Amino acid sequence: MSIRPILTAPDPRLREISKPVSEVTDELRALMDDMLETMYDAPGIGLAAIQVGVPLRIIVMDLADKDEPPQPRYFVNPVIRDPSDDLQPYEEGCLSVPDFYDEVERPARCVVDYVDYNGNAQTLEAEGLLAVCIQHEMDHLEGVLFIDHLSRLKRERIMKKLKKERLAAAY
Ligand code: K2U
Ligand code: ZN
Repeated sequence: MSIRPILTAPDPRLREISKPVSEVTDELRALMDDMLETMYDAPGIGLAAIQVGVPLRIIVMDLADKDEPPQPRYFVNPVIRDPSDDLQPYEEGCLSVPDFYDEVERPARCVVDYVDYNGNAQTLEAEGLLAVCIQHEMDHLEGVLFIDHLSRLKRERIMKKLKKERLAAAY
């Protein structure tokens, strides 16, 4: 297992639409293992494959509290259905938009159909932080960042600061 670099905005690769996985192979399981190690190291509670530069429809997640045993989750080719009409606000952040947080409203509940680490079809009913995180990660698979849900003014301010930081880091 290895820790991989996480892409940060405005890297254009984060805007790619990720492609479906045809088969869960040992190579893809090794990628999921690396993604999970990278997420724990960040630290974060979710990570999409595009965030480590791999445009495949793969998400890893672990919502366990610090004082609980790890509870890794793997989602291959996830599809969200039946989003609830009622919305819930959550102060989101993103490992690809470091040090910025803002409130995003998303459906409070949804159902996720996906393939698991062993290649088996699964269905999960999500609510609370699990629903927030899966929808945040699903956005990544479509090249969408949480700042795209903010006002244009807020988004442009954040992108201007990120570009300035990237320039400063380059010299
Ligand atoms: O996609 C990512 O960058 C992973 C996010 C997942 C996430 C974003 C918003 C809300 C819930 C999950 C990172 O884990 S951001 C760090 C973080 C950690 C705990 C709670 C919220 C955000
Ligand atoms: Zn993110």
